Amino acid sequence: MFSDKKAFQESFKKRLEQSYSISFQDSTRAQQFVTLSNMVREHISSEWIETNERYRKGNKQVYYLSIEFLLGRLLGQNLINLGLYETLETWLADLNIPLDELEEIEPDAALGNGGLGRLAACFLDSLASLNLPGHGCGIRYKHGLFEQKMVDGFQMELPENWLRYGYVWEVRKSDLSVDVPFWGSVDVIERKEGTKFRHVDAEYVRAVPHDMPVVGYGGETINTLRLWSAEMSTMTPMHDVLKYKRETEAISEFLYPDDSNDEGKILRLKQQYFLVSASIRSILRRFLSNGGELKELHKHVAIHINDTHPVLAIPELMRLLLDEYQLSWDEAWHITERTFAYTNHTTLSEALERWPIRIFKPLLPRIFMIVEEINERFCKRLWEEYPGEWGRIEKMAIVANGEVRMAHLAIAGSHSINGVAWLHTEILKNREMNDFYQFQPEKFNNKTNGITHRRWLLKANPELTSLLTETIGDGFQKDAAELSKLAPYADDSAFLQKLWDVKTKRKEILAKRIFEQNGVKVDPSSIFDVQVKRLHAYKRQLLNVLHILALYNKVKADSSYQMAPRTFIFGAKASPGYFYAKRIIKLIHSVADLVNNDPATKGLITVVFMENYRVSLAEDIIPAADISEQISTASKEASGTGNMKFMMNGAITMGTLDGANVEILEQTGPDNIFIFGLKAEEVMSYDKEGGYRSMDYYHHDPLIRRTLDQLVDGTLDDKGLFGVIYDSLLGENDQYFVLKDFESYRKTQEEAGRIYAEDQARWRKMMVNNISGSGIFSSDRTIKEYAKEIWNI
Ligand code: NTF
Repeated sequence: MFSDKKAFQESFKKRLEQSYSISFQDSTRAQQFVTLSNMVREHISSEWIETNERYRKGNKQVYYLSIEFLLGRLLGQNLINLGLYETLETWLADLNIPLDELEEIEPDAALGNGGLGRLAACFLDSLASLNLPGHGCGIRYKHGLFEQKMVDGFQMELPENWLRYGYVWEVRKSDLSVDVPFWGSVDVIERKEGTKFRHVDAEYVRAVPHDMPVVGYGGETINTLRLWSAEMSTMTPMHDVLKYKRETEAISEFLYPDDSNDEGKILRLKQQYFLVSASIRSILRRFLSNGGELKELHKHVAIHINDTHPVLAIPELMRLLLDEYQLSWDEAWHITERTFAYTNHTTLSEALERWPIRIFKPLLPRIFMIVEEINERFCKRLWEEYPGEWGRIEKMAIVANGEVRMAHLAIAGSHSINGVAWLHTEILKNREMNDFYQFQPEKFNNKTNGITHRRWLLKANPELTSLLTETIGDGFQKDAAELSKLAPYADDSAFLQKLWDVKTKRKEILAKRIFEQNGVKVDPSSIFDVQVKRLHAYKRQLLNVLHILALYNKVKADSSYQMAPRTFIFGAKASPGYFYAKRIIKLIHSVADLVNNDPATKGLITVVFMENYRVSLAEDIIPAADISEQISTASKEASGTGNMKFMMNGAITMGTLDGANVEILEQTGPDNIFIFGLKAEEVMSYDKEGGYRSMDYYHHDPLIRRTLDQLVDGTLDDKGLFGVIYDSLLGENDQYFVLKDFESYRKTQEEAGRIYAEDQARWRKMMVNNISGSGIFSSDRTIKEYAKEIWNI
């Protein structure tokens, strides 16, 4: 289909006309997009079948269970991975169709909130590209993450609708549906052979799989992402059918728009069980139909639990082995513990899932019995290890104080527990999960996150990709470790100039987009200083915006103050119920209004908030950045992955020693990164002692005082909108150390500006050292570590 230009063009036109009964001349970009994508999907179908055939012959399979997959668009990435992008770009151009316009038609598949979901998507790409048998299991939410619309500086949320025109990449497999039971009760039947359990009076929900191909680089391996959609089951009696339909379909209606808290408890728990019950049963079915022996399951199947959301997979596998396949408890537990591995993605206590028994037990009666039994046996082992230490055992229990603690269940039921960056894993071992680490140290390990360079370099930044290819060859495209070959070019002025030109080109592209979206003219020769990520207090967008306001004050007060012109660019969604985060978004807008409209700072400071931050927008923003803001309160950001994407695109990190920034520093060395602020140890010891006195910083630093006063004195608004932010810093003693780190941040920013303006040779060199040191942050490296050290594939 794609080997001959003429044949392709003929077939493309013909299919277009046949599908839409329209002449080629009259066809729309949307119709062209669908036609091309369908051709690509058909093109990979034989490889997809072959991949599955290969897997049937007995390799160990990995299943990555995740409540989120933040995929973004697939057409361009699939074409790149198939090696077809450039060919089709020219062939389509002949027909007067710009390929990038077709790509723009595709909606982002936004089935995730942020880092956790995007990591899952990068991992799928790496698994397929490394030809590893690893598949995703998730939920086919009808509506992905909400669309953010800014109205007068306030965030409004609109329902996202990626399935509106149908979705070209999925294949619905109704015949593989399974029914998932909720509610009802458990009959305990005593028999000679032993006790039997029967879940009766359950309400069933049908889980219908939709499979998506995951195209590996080189096109040899096509893995599967299986997303389950919730529908009415035929096992349901017809009374009150409307109510039943509504409640059933609600399960896969919306992605929870929250990174850290859970609301709508019952629905969320239903989603979790729905995902794992359908997935585990389909995994077992496939395993058994290929002739697998249940007692050997763990030797042929590895199941990964992405955070605690899918942790009910552990009792669900137990249930199946016990109730349906009549294994003994010990046999079932032996298999289960060896099958599962768990990744923790945060130490924020509000994100630790705990389910009240009063919700859990009636919804999932048999699963609750099994969780209780797991807990009893686990506590018994603890008692043997720590006789008499009631306090410790109660702290470690899985069920206690009327709650089920999901992280404890994950730890007890997995053979491996990992954090997502070196520092994060150390904090888990030494603090958050220290009791468990003491009990079973061998289970704990670190797997520093990564990003797929195929999307974040090859796809997002073709300009840089070509320059790198002509400079160090194309080996890095397959193996990102080869980016290190760039190191010698840090002193090659011809190369440095070309690198600068590429960055400028990308800044111009972004400037154009900013003008179209925001109506703001930004200067591509100014420093593009970027913070894009979810809005959260610990990520400290507030520190960034306060610094901008302070800078503005400085320039206003002293017209001789020298600074390199800067464009501050933000992108961030706040969880709809997170009032404080939404107020910070409004603050960014108010500061932008003040600063962008003041002739005194015109051309020096520009502030832009880009609406509806998402994967496809990130692909335009990241290649254009000069400075990458990674300024979380040390110890709070588990890893970060945006930091890695920026680095790979030649931006310099302005960061705290938090998450993976620590490892970025290791790669770049101290001369190629801007580090400031408190260290994790310091933050944690303040946290223990009840914080520091933020008021002292207000009193002793006139710039801080002046800037904070403007939050409440009418400079920014006259409705008292920002009192809540002022209070969080002074009244509530600044939980995230914004004022404590302020001066260190300000000075480091000043230093960055000075180097950019006065020592551009040095800046360019820093860019090279960042790119050449970024190979280790390819998710290929991460996935190889998971494969070897956790999954044993
Ligand atoms: C996020 N966790 C962390 O906050 C990031 O630091 C990390 O890079 C990503 O996970 C990926 O590991 C979450 O989104 C959650 F849900 F756990 F809070």
